[in-house]
Amino acid sequence: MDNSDIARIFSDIATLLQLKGEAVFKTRAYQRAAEIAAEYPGELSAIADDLDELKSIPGIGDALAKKIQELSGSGRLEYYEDLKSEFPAGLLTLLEVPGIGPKTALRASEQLDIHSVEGLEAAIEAGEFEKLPRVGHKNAQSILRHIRSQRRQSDRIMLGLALPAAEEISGRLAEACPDASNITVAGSSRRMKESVGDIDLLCTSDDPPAVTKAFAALDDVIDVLGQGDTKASVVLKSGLQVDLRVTESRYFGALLLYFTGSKQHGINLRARAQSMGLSLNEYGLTSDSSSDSTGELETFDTEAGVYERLGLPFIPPELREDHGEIEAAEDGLLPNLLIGPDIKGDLHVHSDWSDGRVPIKEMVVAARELGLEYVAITDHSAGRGVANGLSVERLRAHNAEIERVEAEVAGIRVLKGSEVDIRADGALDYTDEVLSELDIVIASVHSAMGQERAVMTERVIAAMRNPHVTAIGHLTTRLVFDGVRSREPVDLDLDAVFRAAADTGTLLEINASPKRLDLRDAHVMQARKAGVLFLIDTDAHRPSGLSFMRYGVGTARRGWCEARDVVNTMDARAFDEFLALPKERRTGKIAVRT
Ligand code: DGT
Ligand code: CA
Ligand code: CA
Ligand code: ZN
Repeated sequence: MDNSDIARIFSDIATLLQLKGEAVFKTRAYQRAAEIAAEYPGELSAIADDLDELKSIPGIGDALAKKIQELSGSGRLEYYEDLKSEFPAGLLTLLEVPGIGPKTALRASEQLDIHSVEGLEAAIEAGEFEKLPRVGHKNAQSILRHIRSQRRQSDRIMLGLALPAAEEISGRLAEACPDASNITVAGSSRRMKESVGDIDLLCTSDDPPAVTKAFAALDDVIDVLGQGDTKASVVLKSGLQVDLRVTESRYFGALLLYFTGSKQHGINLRARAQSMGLSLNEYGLTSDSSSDSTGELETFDTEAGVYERLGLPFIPPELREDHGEIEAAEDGLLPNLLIGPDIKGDLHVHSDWSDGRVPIKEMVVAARELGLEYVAITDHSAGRGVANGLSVERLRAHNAEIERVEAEVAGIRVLKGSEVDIRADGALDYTDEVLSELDIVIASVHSAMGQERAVMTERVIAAMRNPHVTAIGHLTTRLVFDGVRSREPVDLDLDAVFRAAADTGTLLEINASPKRLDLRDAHVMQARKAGVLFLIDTDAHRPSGLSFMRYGVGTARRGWCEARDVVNTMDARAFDEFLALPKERRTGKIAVRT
């Protein structure tokens, strides 16, 4: 809970009090408190334990100070929650739309049952919203333009939120509607794109209207944007939009292919069909009327059936991005993509020795539960003060603790590691002698991210030249927008970095944390072509983080990686042998045992 969160809540309270018709002095006090919180130079949560210090801030009296305390302590405020519950759900969201005043927002939710920005958009498009008192056509259209321009900016949700939400809503639909079969996530989530515009679901049923109806009535649904016999579009409480298509099983293959996209892949496939005298649509294939055949629709239960009819092997969803996949398929040159179960170890994991949440042993036990054969504990080095990094003394104690845990926990190898900071000048936080005591060294940039290209490139390559550095962690340091923030990548000469990685035998990490996904898909592709070997790891800071692996695998697949491109597909023994090689010999594709 930082100052801006506190400010937003106070400002929301002011708005709600105003809507309730409370005295002006009361709403003003909250408005003022919001401004004070936003402008306060330190972190309010840091002084929240000290009521007197809070009250010494001009404009903050006893009641407000206690509210700041409550917010900082628990992240929520009883008074605010109670106040919100007096109003329709989603009202505050509507109020954030430029051009909508409190009275209009209230009418929209009460009279038109609108509770989300998407719902508002649909009501404007349908001409319903403009009929509200004091709105009118011109006003409504201007609001619509605002919505659309805001959307372009922070519109997409990261895969790490979208995919679990898609799976959850699929489960809810299955429960609510037992005769919905083959419930499948399609669209960009199925292609494992790092961010997702909306969720697309597909299922089969003998009674499609019953399914769309049950879907629109699910508890998680806050707004229904459209509902027909075979389609429905809804907004979930979380703000995610979900499109559902229901079909008979004989159309399932062609519809899944269509609905998975990408759009350009679909267009390319249609062109190919056309060149074969066929016409491809979301129901199946028909022969062109110009040919002498009947023009009847050919249908397909599976996507593979459609591909086969087009003379192609099945193309995995992650490859369907118009990156030459159809040509490769035609020539028999599709990669034999890495799959989740190929991954045998996780080599970037934190514990409570630095900024992780639980002891080493808990992380190790959790890794074993996931079926991993080996795990490296890589807490931060001392340069990274905020992350409680390890001094040389603590690193050595950390090594001893890892050995102790390894002896104690059967069935998994535990490697001694460190995520060592690459300082601004390219030096590392530990000496070579200290690094040589470790099994795994992940070197990462965490500071001075604004360096210019030549300096940053030389900095990273300097770290690669160190014989003890196993891999570079999250190379570009970019952050995917997670609803709160994002971060641009550092400026690097990627060609030079990838060449240096291949030359020195330094692995590049595909950091699987959904807010990082760094290397990203396009960089994986480029690095792989340069001969780089990868390490996919989760950077987990708590046990649940170990399950991020699938996002890293998806990203590797989007970069056309096979198991032999990724070193942690090796079993524990082969991996030990690999680490025993001098760095410069850790090159070339790895041998995969089948
Ligand atoms: P997103 O939601 O922006 O992350 O991306 P997608 O790929 O999930 O796109 P979405 O939800 O608009 O549509 C789902 C799929 O439906 C898309 O990948 C391909 C297909 N599709 C949608 N609109 C069109 C279209 O105008 N033409 C073609 N060929 N396919 C379309
Ligand atoms: Ca979509
Ligand atoms: Ca969609
Ligand atoms: Zn890091």
